[in-house]
Amino acid sequence: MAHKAGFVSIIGKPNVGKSTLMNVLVGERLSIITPKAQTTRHRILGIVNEEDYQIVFSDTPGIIKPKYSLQESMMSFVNGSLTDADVLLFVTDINEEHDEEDVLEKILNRDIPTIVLINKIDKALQDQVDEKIAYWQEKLNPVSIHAISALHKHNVDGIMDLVLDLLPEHPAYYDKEEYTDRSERFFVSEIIREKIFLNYQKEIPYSTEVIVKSFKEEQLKNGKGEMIRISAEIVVERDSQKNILIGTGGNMLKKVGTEARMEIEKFLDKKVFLEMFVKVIPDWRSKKNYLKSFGYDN
Ligand code: GDP
Ligand code: K
Ligand code: MG
Repeated sequence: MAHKAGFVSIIGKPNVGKSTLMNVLVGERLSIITPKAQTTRHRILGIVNEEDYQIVFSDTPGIIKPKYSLQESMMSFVNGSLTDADVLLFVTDINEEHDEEDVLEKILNRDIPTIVLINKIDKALQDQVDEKIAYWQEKLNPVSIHAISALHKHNVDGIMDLVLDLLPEHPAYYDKEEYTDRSERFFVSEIIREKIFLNYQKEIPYSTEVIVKSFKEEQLKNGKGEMIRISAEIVVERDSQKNILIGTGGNMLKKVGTEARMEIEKFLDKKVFLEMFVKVIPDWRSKKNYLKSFGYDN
């Protein structure tokens, strides 16, 4: 049988469940998930490999009107994923009002087969579901529309077959052993960022970047296998944010560190020693040189 391969972009407004869906489809916890908008800042690939196909999913930042350079870079990751896409998975939240003109603007004039996924139906009534299906049918005339719950893995099984039908015959783009294009270091910094998004309010999460400075394997002293020693820098924009981040007597940073370490240990399946430092770089989100060095360079 001929081999199929292609790129599938998961796109939509912030917080509709794109990252949750990507992790379900790939079967790995690659993308971080929080109740806050703009958690995902990059295009993150999740690759599904079988003998006769390779599906390369792209999780992307939610589509917004950018207000500063970091957000401009985030939107250019979205645009990049649209340029490559063989198929679009357009995710929308059933409980949100239809303010998705900026998403439609991006996809309507491209000739990419689109599947609409109406997510979070666990929090909706059947009438609401029917109404939304009719709405998106009329608005987009997509290849198909599915009402799903990514969180509860409800109605997601069929998505893979649908996508596969739409993919071209093509050799694999990536090594069949790979399940992402990102390094372990990247996922470690994302996990720390997730815990920061979950533990702080207001502007702190948005003003924070995490950089893994060192990542070293070491033998455990008692000869019981190996551990990873990780040193990470947390960058914020102001001294006041640094104080909040650290907390009284360091209690908040300690909590974040413990939660992050446990999650990193699960992800790497190794013991981890994690140390973190907080550094202030005024206005880093608007400074091209810092954005570039933090990996937002397009
Ligand atoms: P993204 O910003 O589009 O990537 O959305 P996330 O995947 O980060 O999810 C945003 C929030 O919606 C998180 O709190 C998720 O747990 C939640 N969520 C995702 N899918 C569902 C779902 O099917 N049902 C419900 N009730 N919540 C969901
Ligand atoms: K989110
Ligand atoms: Mg996301």
